[in-house]
Amino acid sequence: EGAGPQEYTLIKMEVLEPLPNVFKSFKGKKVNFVAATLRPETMYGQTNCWVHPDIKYIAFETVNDGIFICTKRAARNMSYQGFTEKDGEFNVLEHFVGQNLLGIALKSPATCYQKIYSLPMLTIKEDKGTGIVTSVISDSPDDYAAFVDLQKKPAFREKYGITDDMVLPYKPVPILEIPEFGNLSAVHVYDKLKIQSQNDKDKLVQAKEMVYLKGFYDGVLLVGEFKGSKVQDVKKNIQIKLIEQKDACIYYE
Ligand code: A2H
Repeated sequence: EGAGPQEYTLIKMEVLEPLPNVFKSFKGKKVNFVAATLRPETMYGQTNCWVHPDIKYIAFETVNDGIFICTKRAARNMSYQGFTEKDGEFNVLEHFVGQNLLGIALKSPATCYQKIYSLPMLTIKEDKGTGIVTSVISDSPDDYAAFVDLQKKPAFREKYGITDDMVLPYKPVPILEIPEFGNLSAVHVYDKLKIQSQNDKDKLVQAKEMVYLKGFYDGVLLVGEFKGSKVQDVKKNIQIKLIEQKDACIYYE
C-alpha cells in the first residue's frame, strides 16, 4: 500500500426479484451490490455477502451495469473510472444505512449456491473498497470468523433480522488445496489458532499471514474451468472470464 493504485476485481451481485421494499423505487432495473476483492479465483466458494450495519451506502446509476450499491466514496472513485456518463460526476439515487441492506437475496456469479444473502460484518472498513465484501468462508479467516459468529449466536442474527435459512444451510466449499492447510484453509487456521470471533484481531492477522502467500504460490484450484491449475497461473484468466461474462469489472483505488 502507498505504492500507487491497487487494482481490485469488482464483483457484481445482482439483487434477486422481486426487489425488496428498500429498492422499490428501482422497479424494472438491475440492482447490484458491488464488492472489491483481491481474490477473484475464490468466487467459486462464495457463501454470502457482507455489509456493515452502521456504514452509509448509496445507490447510483452506471452507464453499462445498472444500479450499483456501495459507499459514496467508492462511487466517487468509480465516476473517475468510466462507470458514469460524466467524468467525476455521479447521481445519488438514494441513501441507505447498512442495517437496511441486510438479509437481501443476491445472485453470485460462480458459486454453487443458487442464492446468497447480505449479512452483517462489524469489521468492514468504511474507507476501503466499496464497503461491501464478498464472503468466502473456506479461504478467508475474516469471513469464516464472522460467519461462525452468526451461526453460533441466534441473538446476533435476530438483532439484524437475519433468519436461520440465510445462514445455517451454508457450508464452506472446498475450492483450493493448499499444502499443509488442506482444502478449507480458513477453517484449518481458525481451529488451529483457536480464534474466538471476528474481533479476535491479532489472531486473525496471524491467520491471514499463514495462509495468503502460500495460497497464492502453492494453492491449486479444485473446481471450475481451471481445475488442477495453480492459482498464480490462472488468477488473471479467472478475472478476465468474470469480466467477459459481465459479472465483474476492474476497479482501482
Ligand atoms: B478479499 P486489502 Cl478468500 N473492509 O476477498 C474490510 N475488508 C475488506 C474491505 C473493507 N472495506 N473491502 C475488501 N475487503 C477484503 C476474498 C478474500 C479476500 C479471500 C482471502 C483474503 C482476502 C473474499 N473475502 O483479503 O487491504 C476483501 O476480502 C485479504 C486481505 O486491499 C479483499 O479481498 O489488501 C481484501 O479485504 C482487500 O484488502
